[in-house]
Amino acid sequence: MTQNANFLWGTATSSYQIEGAVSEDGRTPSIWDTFCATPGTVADGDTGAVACDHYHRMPEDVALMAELGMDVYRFSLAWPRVQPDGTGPGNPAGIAFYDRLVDELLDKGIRPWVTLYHWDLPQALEDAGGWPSRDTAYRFADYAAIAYDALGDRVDQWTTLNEPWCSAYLGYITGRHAPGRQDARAGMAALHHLLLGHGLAARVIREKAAASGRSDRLEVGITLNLGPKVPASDSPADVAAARWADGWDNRLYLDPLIRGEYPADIADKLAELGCPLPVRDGDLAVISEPLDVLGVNYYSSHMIQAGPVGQNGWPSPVVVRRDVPRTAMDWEVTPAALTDLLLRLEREYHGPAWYITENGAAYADVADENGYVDDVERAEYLRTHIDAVLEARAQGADVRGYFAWSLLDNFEWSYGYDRRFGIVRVDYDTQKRTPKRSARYYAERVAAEKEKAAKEKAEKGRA
Ligand code: PNW
Repeated sequence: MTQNANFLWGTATSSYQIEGAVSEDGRTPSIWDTFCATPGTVADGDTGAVACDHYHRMPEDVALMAELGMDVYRFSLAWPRVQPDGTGPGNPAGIAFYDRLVDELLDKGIRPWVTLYHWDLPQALEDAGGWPSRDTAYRFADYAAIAYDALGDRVDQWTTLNEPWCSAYLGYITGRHAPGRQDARAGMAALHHLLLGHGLAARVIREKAAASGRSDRLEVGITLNLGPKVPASDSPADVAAARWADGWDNRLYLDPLIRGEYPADIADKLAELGCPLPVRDGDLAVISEPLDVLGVNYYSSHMIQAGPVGQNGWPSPVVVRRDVPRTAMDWEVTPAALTDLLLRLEREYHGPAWYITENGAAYADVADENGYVDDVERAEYLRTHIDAVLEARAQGADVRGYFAWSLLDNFEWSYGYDRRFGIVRVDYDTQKRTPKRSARYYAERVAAEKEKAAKEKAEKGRA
């Protein structure tokens, strides 16, 4: 097998984290605009109102990707730009921005990879009940149709949702993310309706691609944040705690999407706790609409120990701090677990192609007087994780691409601008972009991997 032929290399961003221009060209507020305006939610009272001003600097940012030799760019559409009230017709002025972005990318030879939902729900839909309301799933499918009609003549890679775990759990249960609700019952309803919305949207996109003769190049999928769990010991209690944690974070999403059923251990416990998944007849067939691609966002793994039973009988596994390096998010750096994860996915969920749709790290960057950051740690993080992905591929996992998170330093949700994930530095006073050492490392690594793949291909051609 030609090892790295056709493997795609890219960077990823999301709309609310970089665009700014929150009230231009007809965009309406999203739940993140509202959340940021609520005191005490985001560090330093930061908001995405300006962010990286990407809305006005898009050609410069695309040029940066081209300089880095990227094949593909994963970005998200802001729903309140494309369809301001979350219902009704599309907004031509908002859609025009993504038209220009897609054209700019294609012009530079970079493939556009669109995510429909990276957390910026139109506030109007939250006011109507948000994701806990079943109706939102149908609204999402309508929005997907508008987006595909606008861009489907040039875009073949479509991701429905980014990390429904974050939307449901952080948004509706812990309240750490927008809309900031703390209601477990609502959170479980949100989760089910997010997945239902995914399935409905995937169907719409598939139908539209078929109608326009683009089915064979279509790759439709979803992106999950997956974190492997390792029990702290082989005691039955620790093993059970790790199994619950894996079920809650990973299987609760993978199983319905790929196997068409919620994991019984988790679903039964949720029902017992008074937070049932509001499944209706036929829902799981929609949710398990075949996926071409499953995107994996990988940051870290966790060692898990049994904890005391928590509030109202909820299992509360405890994360054990291991003696390994950590990032500025306090996330453990565990690249080998990424190889294991991909091999497990191949073994247990064989079917879709896997892409690493996000991987990266925040570090306490220090810029010199020119804005340059010598981020040795981030370059090393990328190196070890790319190695881990290619190792899984060599061992048979069908992983076809890797996206570094993120192209730019950006608005890191409830941490505001205080955490930097970019391989390119952003000076938020001047909006100057300066590639860091990690960007140089990534560009050189990608060039080397492509050269290797081309050589293997040529040799195979001769043989
Ligand atoms: C992902 N957690 O978010 C998102 O897709 C990005 O928008 C974000 O910038 C990136 O990872 C870095 O945080 C996550 O609490 C947010 O486990 C929180 C968690 C995981 C992922």
